[in-house]
Amino acid sequence: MELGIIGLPQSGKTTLFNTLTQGKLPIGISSGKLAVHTAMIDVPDARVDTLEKIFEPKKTVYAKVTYVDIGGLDGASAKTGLSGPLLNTLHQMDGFIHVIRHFENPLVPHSAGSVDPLRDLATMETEFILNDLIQVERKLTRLDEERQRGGYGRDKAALGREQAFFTRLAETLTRGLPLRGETFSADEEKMLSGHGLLSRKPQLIVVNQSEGQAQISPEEAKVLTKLICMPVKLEMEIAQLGHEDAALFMEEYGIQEPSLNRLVRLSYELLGLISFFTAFGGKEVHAWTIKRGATALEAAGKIHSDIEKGFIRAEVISFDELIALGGFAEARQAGKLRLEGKGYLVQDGDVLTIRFNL
Ligand SMILES: Nc1nc2c(ncn2[C@@H]2O[C@H](COP(=O)(O)OP(=O)(O)OP(=O)(O)O)[C@@H](O)[C@H]2O)c(=O)[nH]1
Ligand SMILES: [Mg+2]
Repeated sequence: MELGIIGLPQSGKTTLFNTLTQGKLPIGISSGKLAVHTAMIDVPDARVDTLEKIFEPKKTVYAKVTYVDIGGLDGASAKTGLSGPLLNTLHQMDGFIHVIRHFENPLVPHSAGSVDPLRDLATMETEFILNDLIQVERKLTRLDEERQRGGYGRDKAALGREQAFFTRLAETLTRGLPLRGETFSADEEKMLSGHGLLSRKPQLIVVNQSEGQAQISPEEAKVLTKLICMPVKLEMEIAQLGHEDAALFMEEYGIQEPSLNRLVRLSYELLGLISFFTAFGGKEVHAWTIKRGATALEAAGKIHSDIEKGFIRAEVISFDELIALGGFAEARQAGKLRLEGKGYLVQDGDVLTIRFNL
């Protein structure tokens, strides 16, 4: 899963990327050109730490999420559309972390002359909406040509449905609304696949502020998506401290948990992902990532395609129950290991043992 870090120039994207990935990319350098950096990190999860303590495995594997620092968006290409390579990169993302500047820093002048986070938010949103509109209109033109040429033997009704659907999207976008708020039927999802419309992708807003600055609420920002306010530069400095120093520092500032951890978790939620676990005493504790709503069979496929093929059943227990009971043997004795079939909907925090034959 890949999350793109986007925002206007000098908003703090690379600082955030460094914070999230323990990276050391140079900051404060704006070439204005497309610059992409990628790093994969572990999703912090206290449950995995607990499982590790109980099972004492040789190996512990956390769930992963990939962050991509995307420099080069400047809010000026709304009329002509984004450049091809930039658009390609953006299309590949599963979602975005949108950094908006709230911090004052006389050494870093804002290109628009003043610091105004809500204006900047609107600028980028408009850019995405207009780019989507350009795409949707191109699609409509193609569909129109297709119809004039007799639909290439395609079912007339299907073509009509597609035209009606993209017309509806165009209307929403023309009203200046992102597609993020819309829900689509399975049929519509199919029509959308391959288009990668930007305003449709889930987005998390990070307000990059100075310490002690008043926070912006989602109501104030008039956004339906998640919003988190954090002093990104301070967070980067904390992240770069050693473990002990960071703890001291956080105590001094009364910080309970680095916003960073919360941010990683939020980005995981944002993508509609959940974790399930496998645990083999002495061997491996593993957090796996699946979409919310995935079945036991799909979960098996995550682990290995052979396990999916040979799936017999899953033994399931929730993390909380397993911990309360103290282990698999105790759980089995108490009759708490449920036997589930292929269609079982895996819940966040389920610990699974999949029985299969090859
Ligand atoms: N005071 C203050 N300065 C910050 C903060 N975050 C970033 N900066 C400064 O702002 C400048 C730009 O930060 P970057 O992280 O490079 O911003 P960017 O969005 O990656 O910039 P481009 O890639 O050039 O678009 C740097 O000089 C940072 O030190 C902050 O929270 N407080
Ligand atoms: Mg940068």
